Amino acid sequence: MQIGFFDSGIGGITVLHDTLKILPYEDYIYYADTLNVPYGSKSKDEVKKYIFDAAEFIVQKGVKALVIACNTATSVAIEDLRIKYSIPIIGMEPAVKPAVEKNENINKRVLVTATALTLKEEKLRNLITKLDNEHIVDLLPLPELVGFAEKFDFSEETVLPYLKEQLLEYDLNKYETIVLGCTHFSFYKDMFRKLLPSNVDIIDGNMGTVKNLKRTLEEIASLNEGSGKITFYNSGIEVQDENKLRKYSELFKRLDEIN
Ligand code: DGN
Repeated sequence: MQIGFFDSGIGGITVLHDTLKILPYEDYIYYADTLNVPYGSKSKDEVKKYIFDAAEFIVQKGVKALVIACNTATSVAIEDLRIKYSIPIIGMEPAVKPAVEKNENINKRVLVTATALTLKEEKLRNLITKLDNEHIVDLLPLPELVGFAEKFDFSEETVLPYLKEQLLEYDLNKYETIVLGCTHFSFYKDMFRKLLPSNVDIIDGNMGTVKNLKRTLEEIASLNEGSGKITFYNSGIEVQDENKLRKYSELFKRLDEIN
């Protein structure tokens, strides 16, 4: 049986890319909700409806596990999805825990970047309240980055000035870690690297999610059932257009290059 991956757009490909390194002998469905992306600037109820439509479609295809490769979708719908479906559902959250736990210098801070909706949601607020005893966590929404990624725009001419401007008001030397709390942002790790002091760590939640998925498949004794085949869907329609498929494979190449 296949494994389902879901994101509003191409962000979840950054998670699938990491997954293929650890679980190469599985087959995958990658579902991007291209008709409704971006989620981060929409209301919780609207986004929830889109997520349930997508999850239903993926589950109907027959999957042994579903990865919600989207921080925004996880924060608004993961509990309800787990109530509705009996298959394992693996979500994501901004990697605040590892960032705060590894913070050694009390004077250093953690900058969490994500969509506006993720930053607003109770799930992240609760996590921060629980972990951030020293009040070292700052939050920064970067909505335009999702738009750039959806246009397959990875040019430094466009993206670097945007990021530079967003980071302008932060004293970057104060930070030990920056958390990429939206799966789309991991496509731009190289550009964050260019703008941040070299001792700032850049982390995302991707590998944590992959490890959860692997552990889950071990628990249900369902490992190594495929050959790394990926079938792409855009809001319920299978992607067969060669150009589009080539663009997707270029994304994997980009991730190989920047990681
Ligand atoms: N990639 C998604 C995330 O991790 O939050 C959301 C992108 C979006 O739709 N705004």
